[in-house]
Amino acid sequence: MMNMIQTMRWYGTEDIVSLADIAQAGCTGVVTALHQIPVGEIWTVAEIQKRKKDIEQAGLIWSVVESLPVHEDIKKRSGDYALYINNYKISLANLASCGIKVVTYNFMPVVDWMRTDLKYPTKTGALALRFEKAAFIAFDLFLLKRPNAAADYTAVEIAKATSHFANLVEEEKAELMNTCLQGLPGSKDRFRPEQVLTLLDGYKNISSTILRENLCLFLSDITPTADHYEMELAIHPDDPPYAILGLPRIMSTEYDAHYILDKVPAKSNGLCFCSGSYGARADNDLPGMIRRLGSRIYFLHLRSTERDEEGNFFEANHLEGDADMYALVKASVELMHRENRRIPMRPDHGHLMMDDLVKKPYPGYSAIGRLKALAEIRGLEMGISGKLRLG
Ligand code: DNO
Repeated sequence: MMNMIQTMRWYGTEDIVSLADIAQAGCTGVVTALHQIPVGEIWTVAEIQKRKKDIEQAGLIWSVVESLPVHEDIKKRSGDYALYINNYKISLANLASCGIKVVTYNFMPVVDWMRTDLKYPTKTGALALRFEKAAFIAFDLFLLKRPNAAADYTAVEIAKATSHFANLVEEEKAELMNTCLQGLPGSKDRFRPEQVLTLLDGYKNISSTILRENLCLFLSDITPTADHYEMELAIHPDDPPYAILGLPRIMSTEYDAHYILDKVPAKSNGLCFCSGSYGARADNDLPGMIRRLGSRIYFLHLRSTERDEEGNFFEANHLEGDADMYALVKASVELMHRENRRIPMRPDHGHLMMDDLVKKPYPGYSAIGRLKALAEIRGLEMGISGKLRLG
């Protein structure tokens, strides 16, 4: 049957969710990265093999790398970018030589995904991840104190952020600061505010046009290697899908995706379709995007967000919220049937719930919440595929 390759993300041996948990949830594949290797350094065959062996011993397959991170010098195309691009190509070749051919990455400057609340109570008491604009603007203006930040916001937004901040007690301020300064996924270190300000300053002359150009140049540099090894590169969209902290973000819409695919037509140049990230914008038609971008989608992250008119959103139950999960799975199933291929999929994030409420998993990556999401999506897929077979 041409079904999705069911996977879950695993953060490595320090993850409180084990490989056995992932296997018991019904996955055949694992999505992971060598988080211990500093961004920009080469992933050696020995390190890759070590991780691969752990995964295979648990009866699973390392299906997707998420992420092979892109060094800031490459995004800015300055400093040692040529060295880091060369290292990137070597890491790709090393991964391919170990049989791992789908590689996710992103091109978000400085910070990866951003939330303002990691424990937002949903109506059942399960906790979700949330992005609240007023809280984020309050962080930017009053905690990070980014120079000239106020120029990026309207008077109404500033007023809302000011009153939001005035209502926070010290503990809540510290919590907001910590949440916004979470390091890159998988790293144990939080950013320090001074460090973020320095990194942000490095982008002061980089417009979205330049960043987009730098992404296309990077892709032109690495796709010959990826094509040679028949690899699939899957760029993750911006999350949230709009500019933050005065930084350009260039992978937020269908236009953005088509732009890089048209500009760099190499077969290896593809997408990670994250319905949660793209779905935080009302103007992204998610099932239509799967249909139109189809053959270049190499990895699926399935998740639903619930938005309000101000641009706040929280991560809803996978079958609820603003994404039409039925339509998304149907479009994916039809795509796989049409192209006779299986696409790896992971249920993206999950609520913190039940026995996990007392544990400390990576935010969004608890066991039970993802188990629930995976079970729901698998059932939906089986129902849809069965219906297709019946005609
Ligand atoms: C969040 C993730 C992202 C993603 C990277 C890919 O949960 O989906 O952090 O892994 O952006 O490079």
